[in-house]
Amino acid sequence: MSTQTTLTQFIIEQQRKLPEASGDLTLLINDIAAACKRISHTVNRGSMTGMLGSAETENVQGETQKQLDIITNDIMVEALDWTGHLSGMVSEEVDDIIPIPEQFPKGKYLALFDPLDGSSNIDINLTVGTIFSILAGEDGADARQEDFLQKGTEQVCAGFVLYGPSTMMIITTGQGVNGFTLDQDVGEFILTHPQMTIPEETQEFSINMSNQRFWEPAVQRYIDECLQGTEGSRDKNFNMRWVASMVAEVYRILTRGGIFLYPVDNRDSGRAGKLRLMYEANPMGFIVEQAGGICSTGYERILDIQPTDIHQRVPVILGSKSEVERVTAYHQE
Ligand code: AHM
Ligand code: MG
Repeated sequence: MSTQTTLTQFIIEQQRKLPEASGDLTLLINDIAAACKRISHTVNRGSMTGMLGSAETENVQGETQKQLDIITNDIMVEALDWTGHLSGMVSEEVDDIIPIPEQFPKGKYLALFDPLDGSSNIDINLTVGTIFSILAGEDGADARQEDFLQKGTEQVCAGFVLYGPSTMMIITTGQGVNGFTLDQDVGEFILTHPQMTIPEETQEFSINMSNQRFWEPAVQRYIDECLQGTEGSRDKNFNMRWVASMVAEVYRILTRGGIFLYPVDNRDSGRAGKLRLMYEANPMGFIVEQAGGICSTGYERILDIQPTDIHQRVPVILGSKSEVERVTAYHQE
């Protein structure tokens, strides 16, 4: 008999430890996993789908959408709206709340997602992913905008799926972080990376250096010191990586440590960083903290931010504890 643990089995066993659990969350996670298998299949077929390239439309943030941004969003919505577990959804790709259609029952959870993170990489066949977050809503009612405006500390579950050389789901329900690899032959996510933890110390940083001239002094100082290596105050050499897919950077940090920064910059005074609080920073913050790391804006813990808008942006600095603590200390000075 196989000793492999599937995602479903793992989540059911975790939920059994909680006497108040009804099983709804397990079913919801299964539905998300099913949607992500479809996305994995679609992304994997690449040009054969005839769906690469721009959709010639913009999302609410004014970014040009890829055809696959829209298609993967539709896959998520169609996989989740009928299930009876949700009272509403929000997506990085959709301006307003996505309601549950009249004909379907409404449930107690809210789903928030970025259906295809890193989609600028899709045409060049690099790793992309889906990021999701689950909050508790009002059971049986239609979700309103304010229902979603909960702090990251309120998340019931967060995860992301990587579409890379292998398809993986990384997930937390607040009891540590576990990684599952999709066995394409049997169509199941199999537990391959139990209890992932981020090494406290690191010599690898991740930032888009082309924005250097726009950064705040604290980030300038931190990166300068890394670049000076053994000749500077850090007295060690650093390596640098920038994939431009947050899912890939966070997975790397979960595996071998590191620090990721998408800081606030002065390119556009109205913009507080690039990444979105609800679809990227909060779910990744929950995962990173559960793996022993830190996630901050430089000034405050991401998970403590009171959201004011479902599409708001925030600066994000996350990863190995000692490095994130150093950057946040520079921000206080
Ligand atoms: P997206 O959700 O539209 O793909 O944007 C988010 C992505 C992150 O995955 C990544 O860290 C960042 O944007 C890269 O931005 P840049 O192209 O400015 O380096
Ligand atoms: Mg994204």
